[in-house]
Amino acid sequence: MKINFLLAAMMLQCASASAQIRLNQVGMSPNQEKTATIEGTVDVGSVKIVDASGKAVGIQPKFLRIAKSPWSGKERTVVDFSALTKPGKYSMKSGKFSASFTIQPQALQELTKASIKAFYLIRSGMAIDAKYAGQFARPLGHPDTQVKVHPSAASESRPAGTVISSPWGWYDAGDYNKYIVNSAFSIGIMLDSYEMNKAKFDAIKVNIPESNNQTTDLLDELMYNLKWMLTMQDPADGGVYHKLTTPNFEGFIMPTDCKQQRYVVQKSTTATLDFAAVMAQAARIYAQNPDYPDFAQKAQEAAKSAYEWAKKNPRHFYNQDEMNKKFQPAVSTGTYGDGNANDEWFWAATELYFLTKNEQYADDAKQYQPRWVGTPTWGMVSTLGVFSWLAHQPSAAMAQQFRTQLLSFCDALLDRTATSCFQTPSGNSPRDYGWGCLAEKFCGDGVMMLYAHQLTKDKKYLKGALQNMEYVLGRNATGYCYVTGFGTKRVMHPHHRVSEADGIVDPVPGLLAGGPNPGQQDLASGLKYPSKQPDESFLDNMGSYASNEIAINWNATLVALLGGLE
Ligand code: 9MR
Ligand code: 9MR
Repeated sequence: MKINFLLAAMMLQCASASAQIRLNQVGMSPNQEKTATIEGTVDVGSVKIVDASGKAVGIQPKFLRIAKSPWSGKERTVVDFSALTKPGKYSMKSGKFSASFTIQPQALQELTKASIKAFYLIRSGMAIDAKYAGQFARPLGHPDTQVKVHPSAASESRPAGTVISSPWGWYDAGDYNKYIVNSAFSIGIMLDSYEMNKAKFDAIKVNIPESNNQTTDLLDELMYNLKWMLTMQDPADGGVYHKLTTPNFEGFIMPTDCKQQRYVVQKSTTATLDFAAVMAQAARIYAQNPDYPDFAQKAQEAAKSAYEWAKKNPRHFYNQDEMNKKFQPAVSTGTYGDGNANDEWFWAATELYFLTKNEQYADDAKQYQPRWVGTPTWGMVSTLGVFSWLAHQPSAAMAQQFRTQLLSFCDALLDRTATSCFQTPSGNSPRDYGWGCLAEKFCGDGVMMLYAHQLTKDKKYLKGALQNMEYVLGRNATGYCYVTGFGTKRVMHPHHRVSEADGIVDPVPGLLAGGPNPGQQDLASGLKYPSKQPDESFLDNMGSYASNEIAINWNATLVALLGGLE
């Protein structure tokens, strides 16, 4: 008894030993701000930094504050060690706790590459080759050349049951379906980042099958999904199917073992407008691209006909429950439902305007001008349109308003850093945590700050963006580095079918987990979260789709943020 008790106590101590000091586990650049958060109130004078050989570096971390979590009441000590600038491997020590970290130039370069490469690793409809994927190679799954038109999507020229081909594209997330709304958001935010950080992305090679052509690897990767998206448009009328899906989620099996019939399901106004927006943007960016010579013309036509379809069908929203009352088979997979298309109108009109310079689109954009500028997410795509106005026509009256709104959004966030537990602008309200928050709040706010930086050249915004990034990389309430394949406390069991079913110990690398989510919508499967606190409500368990799934929109937001850092 006694021994068991002792053992348990020791194990508990070991488990928490590495986790008590929270810092960026991936890498810090020599001249950036460097902070760590230590659980509890500690005497900062006793906190030490040692080099790889265990020798004290002679730089004493500075006390910044004791920060108290507004919800858990936990007290934490925030320290600053920016004075340490010499590249190398180090450990911070506090009492019996220790946390290792690295300082090096281009500290986030490998992470940036991996977050782009992850899209290759989750491609559907082609074999993933060991030459590019190493141990994550897998045979072709989901060819999607025999997809049926679901009764909800039937039209005169394509009655229910018509077989169409709709290959390629990325798997959406932990599941194997392909959703236009989310695909469009993902492409849109990465193209925006590409336009802002062209030189940086142009220099990044990630070893994919297209790496030897003349196109930037990122753009090649996006093209793999864009060419799938083109197949989702009904050529007869321009409408775009909401998704390509099995009726029910597949089990945790490999793509080649999936046997359920796949369908294209109901055309929707939101999917069609999102499609119009990215096709217009892509037509502009890939114009005259020697590797994809026909694409720009096709994409432009596709964007215009999609937009026209939406004009004729402005309230054709995707409502799965209603759909299931009318059509068989019933569909229970992801919905990306949204009953308000004002933001999609604004985004599509904006991109069509910048492609064609036709004032009619500018008028439409004005009609749908968003009243405020918020974090970009799949359900809030107006911000992607805002980014385009700021990038391409910053002197327009509308863009001036966006500028003011965006800066005040970012300033309000930055105001919170000085009292925060983890030295971050985001994450200081319990509402900042929820399904996908690491991307949809932390990284998304970071992207907002990149635009604020570009507009003002004020470095405080860049600093804020990096602070949010570092939250994701370990300076947070759970101590996890939330990108697979990185960090000392790693996510090992994401809700990702390939990662779980492939028999490889490590998950597919470069994927961002959804993150802490007090909604805990996955409890039905018997999961036990370690905590109910908003920022600790995370479970590295493959069953936890509410906190530990991966998804293209999340990785896209991560890529967009990383593209603008350093
Ligand atoms: O795997 C599914 C994931 O991609 C979704 O985000 C999530 C919420 O829609 O649902 C997951 O599937 C679960 C289903 O909803 C309920 N039964 C268990 C499934 C996971 O194994
Ligand atoms: O990202 C979506 C999130 O905003 C929703 O709350 C959640 C539940 O409906 O669904 C998320 O999207 C999932 C999609 O429906 C199916 N593929 C996995 C996505 C990530 O969990």
